[in-house]
Amino acid sequence: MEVTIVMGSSSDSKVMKGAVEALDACGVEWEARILSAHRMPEELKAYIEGQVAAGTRVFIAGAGLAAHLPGVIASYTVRPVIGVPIRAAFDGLDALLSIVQMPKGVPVATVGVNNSYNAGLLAVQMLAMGGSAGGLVGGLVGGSAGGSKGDRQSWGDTFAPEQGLEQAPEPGLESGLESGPEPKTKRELEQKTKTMNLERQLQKLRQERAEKLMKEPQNREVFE
Ligand code: AIR
Repeated sequence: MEVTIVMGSSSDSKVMKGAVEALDACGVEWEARILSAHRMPEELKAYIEGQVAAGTRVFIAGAGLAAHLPGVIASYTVRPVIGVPIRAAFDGLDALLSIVQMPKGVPVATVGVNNSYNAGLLAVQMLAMGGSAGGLVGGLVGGSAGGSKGDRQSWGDTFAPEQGLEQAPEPGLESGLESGPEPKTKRELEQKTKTMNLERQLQKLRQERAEKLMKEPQNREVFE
């Protein structure tokens, strides 16, 4: 599935229906699961890793209260995560702040409280820019999405580091990067190569940050 939807509780499903509405309207296939970051942390990790390997390109995660689900998912993958704060207490402000205030290095795109429909639309927009949702969002974002000549630049064209883009990815280097349908055309192959190189770059940045953290002082040294 190109989009995977996760929510923290069955009590979130009414709100999360909006995301499904937007995805269905654009013909984007999705899969949904109820998995709580706090109540089932191990099952959540295994599921996300499985979905990445199976080719999910965008995650949508909704939760209320101490809404750590989107952030925890974002810590397991460099694929984009869209967080939906769900109103369960404090008018949803608790969930909104829990989702939006991610630390540097692990972003989560956050939509408005209970606005899962926008999360669905944003996911489709992301897919369209990656060139895989051919023609899906013509009516939604304007222009002819899906890689025809003259459409907007793909995100790879815009943000890729200068070096390394032309280099073909080494198969089997990182699990998850090989996922998704096999490219059929030269353009699809180029797009996939760009995506894989960008993901590799994102993983490298995370790795560097993690390695720096590993060198932080420990025990008594922390307070010195
Ligand atoms: N939640 C579940 N596990 C961790 C969190 N933060 C959230 C759910 C739901 C709220 O807690 O996403 O919005 C209440 O869940 P429940 O199951 O008690 O109804």
